[in-house]
Amino acid sequence: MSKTLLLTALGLGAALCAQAGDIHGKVTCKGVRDSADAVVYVAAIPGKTFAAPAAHAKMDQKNLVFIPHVMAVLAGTTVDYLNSDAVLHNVFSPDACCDKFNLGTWPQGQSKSYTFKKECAATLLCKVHPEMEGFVVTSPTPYFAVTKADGSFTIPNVPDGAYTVKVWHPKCKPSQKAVTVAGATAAAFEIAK
Ligand SMILES: [Cu+2]
Repeated sequence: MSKTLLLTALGLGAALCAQAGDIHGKVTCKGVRDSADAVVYVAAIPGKTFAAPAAHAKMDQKNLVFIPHVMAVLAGTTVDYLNSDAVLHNVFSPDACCDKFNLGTWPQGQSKSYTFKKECAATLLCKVHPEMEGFVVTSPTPYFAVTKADGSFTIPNVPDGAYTVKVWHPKCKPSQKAVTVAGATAAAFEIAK
């Protein structure tokens, strides 16, 4: 690479870095034990589409629990559901945004898959074990995060711009707000049951 090319590349790199930042902050879900497992994501951006990831996401069923309890994925992502228990498990969803899919039942060590095509907060249930519940939130953009136990989140590398940012939580009502990203940007959300 010539010196000029290298400098151009470095310059471009610096310019690109300067035009994005993270969205970080806290979700407070009033009236619930903690604000873990809220999903914060940038809503669909007009005129922008994102390629579906080739890699599958994985959700385990172990000791009669969906692990993780809440997962966020980009639209087009295939999620593999592994059964790690010595009993049969099933996965189905009552939600229309994921075609009310039902994957049947399967034994330990095997997995079945479903591809989440569009924005959706899907409840996952198991017909064999009514106490089992998990969630997959499908974001239309690759800019999303799941909150930690203290409600904090960081969505990395969001290009500078004006967005609608949405928040979803298993027990609180969903909400959204306008957020203008210019480098590292703070955003806080207060939601309630
Ligand atoms: Cu089950």
